[in-house]
Amino acid sequence: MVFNEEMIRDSLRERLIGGDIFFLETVDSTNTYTQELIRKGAGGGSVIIADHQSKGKGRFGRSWFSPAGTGLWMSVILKGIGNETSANTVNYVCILSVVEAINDLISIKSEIKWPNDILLNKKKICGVLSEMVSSENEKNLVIAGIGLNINQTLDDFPAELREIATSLRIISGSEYVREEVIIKILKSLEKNYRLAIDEGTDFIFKKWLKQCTTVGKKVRVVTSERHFDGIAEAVKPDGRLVLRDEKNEIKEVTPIDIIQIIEYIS
Ligand code: BT5
Repeated sequence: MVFNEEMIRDSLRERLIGGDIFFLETVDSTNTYTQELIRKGAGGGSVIIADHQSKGKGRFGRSWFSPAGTGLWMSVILKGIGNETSANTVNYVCILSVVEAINDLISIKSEIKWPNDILLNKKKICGVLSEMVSSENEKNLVIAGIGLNINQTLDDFPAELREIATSLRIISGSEYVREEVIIKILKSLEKNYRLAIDEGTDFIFKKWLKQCTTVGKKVRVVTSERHFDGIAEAVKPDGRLVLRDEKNEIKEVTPIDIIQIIEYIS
């Protein structure tokens, strides 16, 4: 057993999220595995955690580096909140929850880079991949995939990630008990998920926005066809980024259009 499963299960009893937890030693991708589980009947609140992913995935078919023994590679099945923006709301809930958990674990403040990155010291510590799925029983499920670097040293990362990635251990110099990090994140997720249901999407979006440091920055936006520069002026609740480009024209871009966003002047 790689994880202390009992410790995690015991801490999450009687909760909406984490009632059912699947631990895997290795898997291609927890998100892909979760799609199969949903087909077999798994429902909202189930959590899937792997020690290692051989084909961890990011957005646009990019890969997510997921070595054994060091990080958190986890998918959570959540019932969508609201209607057309349900995946968005769940996405905000997840990112916000990881940010709050990290801020509890480390003295340096983490920040959200639109749309889905969490940065510490300007480097990526966490990525979230939320995917909408439906099953025979449930039409509105979201698989929230969370990848968090915990105990990697700089040498553990491949050369191409060393400049852009970081981990809790790299920042603080100490190792973390992964089970404690998992419990903290899942408790934070439960709190914010309930808040989203009780207080509404707008409430969660505003909380998310407070932690998002992209607004106000000069950014280069890269789409599949072209790139353009502008000042990030706002993020709309549906996830669109509002930009003022170099000709002073306002443009709105969705996370789906954007392959990359590079912040180059604060
Ligand atoms: C993401 O994609 O940031 C979403 C990553 C989600 C990973 C989780 S792990 C559990 C679940 N199961 C999965 O299969 N996936 C989810 P994107 O915005 O496309 O960023 C991908 C880019 O981040 C890559 O192209 C690299 O540049 C960089 N990257 C890859 N692995 C990284 C890592 N471990 N730490 C920091 N950056 C990384």
